[in-house]
Amino acid sequence: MMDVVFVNPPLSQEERYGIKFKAGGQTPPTGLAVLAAVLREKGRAVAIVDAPAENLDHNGAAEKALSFDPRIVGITAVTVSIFNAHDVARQIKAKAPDKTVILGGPHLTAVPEETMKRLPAFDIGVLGEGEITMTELADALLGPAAAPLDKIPGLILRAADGFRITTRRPFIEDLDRLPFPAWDILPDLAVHYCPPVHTLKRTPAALVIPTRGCPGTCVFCDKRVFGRRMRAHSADYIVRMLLRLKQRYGIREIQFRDDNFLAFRRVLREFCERMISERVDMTWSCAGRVDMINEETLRLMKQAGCWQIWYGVESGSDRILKVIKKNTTIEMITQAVTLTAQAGIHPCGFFMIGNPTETEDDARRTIALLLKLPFSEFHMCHFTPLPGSEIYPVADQYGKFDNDWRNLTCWTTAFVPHTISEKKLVYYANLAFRKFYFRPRIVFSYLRRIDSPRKLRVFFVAFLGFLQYVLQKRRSGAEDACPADDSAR
Ligand code: B12
Repeated sequence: MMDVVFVNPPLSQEERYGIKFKAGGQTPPTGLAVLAAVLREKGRAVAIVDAPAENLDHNGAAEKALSFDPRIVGITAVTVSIFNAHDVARQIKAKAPDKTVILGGPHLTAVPEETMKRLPAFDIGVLGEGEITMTELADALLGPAAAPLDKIPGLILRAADGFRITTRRPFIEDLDRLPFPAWDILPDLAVHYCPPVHTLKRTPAALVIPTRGCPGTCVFCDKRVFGRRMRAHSADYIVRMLLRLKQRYGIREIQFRDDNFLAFRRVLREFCERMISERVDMTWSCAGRVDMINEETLRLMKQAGCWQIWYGVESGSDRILKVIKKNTTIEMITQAVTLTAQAGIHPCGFFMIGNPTETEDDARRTIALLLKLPFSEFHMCHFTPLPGSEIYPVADQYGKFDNDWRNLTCWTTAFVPHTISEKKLVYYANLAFRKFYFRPRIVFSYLRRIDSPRKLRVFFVAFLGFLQYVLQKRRSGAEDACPADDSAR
């Protein structure tokens, strides 16, 4: 019998990307793995069911969770997976009504009351950072005498007259007090998980979150779980975590996928120095803002194994950067991307199309910037008002917003600003992908990275997926909107 079983709900590639797309990756549910590690440290028996990695539908996930005979089932969800999470919860309640089903994660934290109201199979909700709240909740539910839940901060509880939200749970100050994620109870890291191919140099790779919180003010970002104040693990903790991944799971590459690893200069510098002096020999990539990097740090990062940095570029129009409150300029973007390439690190860009007030001229500027700067990879999302973001409650003022949670994948046109048509948005997104990735420089850079039969297979499947994506968009009729393919020059 288990005390708690955590479930990552099913989310097919089609549901995640809003279209049939085979080039996506599969990464472990870090949040659940940390929660499991914390509970285990307190002596609780825990398991994780990772439905996407184990290829389970909601029925299979519920059955597998119940096979552990748990007293509590804890489910995570982002907005796009919330209905799947509820399907799992419903199955569990139907088969075993005595189990307590707890929901946590970004979606609930962003819109707690509406979620609990619409989705009745969740008994209790955990808001924000979950480690301490879940520990106290497990003690209250599983301890010898049922303790009052309304004294535990960070919860949304059902009440006779609706809901009760308890006091706010303070953020965890010292992240190093947390144990490493319980990777050992997930499906084999090296076998079941593989991040998207364009983000890989070596395999197997693993995802690590070294910081929490982001001071940025971007209107499209949901920062409810970790807030604006940044906290970081120490360099020592991060290096030890990497060594564990390397020695125990054979991991050779790390993806730091927190919002802003570059912001903690001291931690970053110490981390790089340790990677060099201890000859850790792992390659890594990270994400960050363009205003947080300089030549000296980039050189050190390169020496320490960093080969790729993903910058949140968003747009090639200074006007749009202001509208979305990015607090960056084209000049800053140009400088960061150029310095990164000069340091021998691949600069990559996250872009967004369909921002509030965006016009065709802005979209063309974005593509022009993408093609002008020495980016090695890029990704273009559709601007999407996610629950928890500043724009979410007022999105209707700026465009046509289809607020169906299932559709908020960031890959489709759930939001179309008043200033540009949907067809043109799809056209420019597609044009960006084609113009960028079909260049010989980019094709050769992929071919150079193929160093094993496994990589060849992964790259080939991804290439087919990419072609399928481009063709789907073409078939959707978007091409008819703008027959002049040269408009982005
Ligand atoms: C790394 C990351 C990814 C990675 C890895 C995701 C993964 N499998 O773990 C990748 C690139 C794959 C990814 C994909 C997506 N992501 Co993402 N991602 C992030 C990022 C940057 C960090 C997430 C993370 O690992 N945090 C560390 C762990 C420890 O935190 P956590 O998972 O939130 O869990 C904590 C709490 O939420 C809570 N908790 C969570 N679940 C549960 C469950 C229970 C029972 C309890 C008690 C508590 C609890 O306790 C945990 C510990 O404190 C966040 C931004 C951010 N700052 O959070 C966006 C973020 C979560 N992603 C987002 C989105 C939209 C997506 C995608 C839908 C995009 C897409 N279409 O591909 C997919 C969804 C994939 C999926 N199945 O979840 C949004 C979600 C917003 C929303 N309202 O839904 C965020 C918040 C980005 C943003 N700022 O807008 N993502």
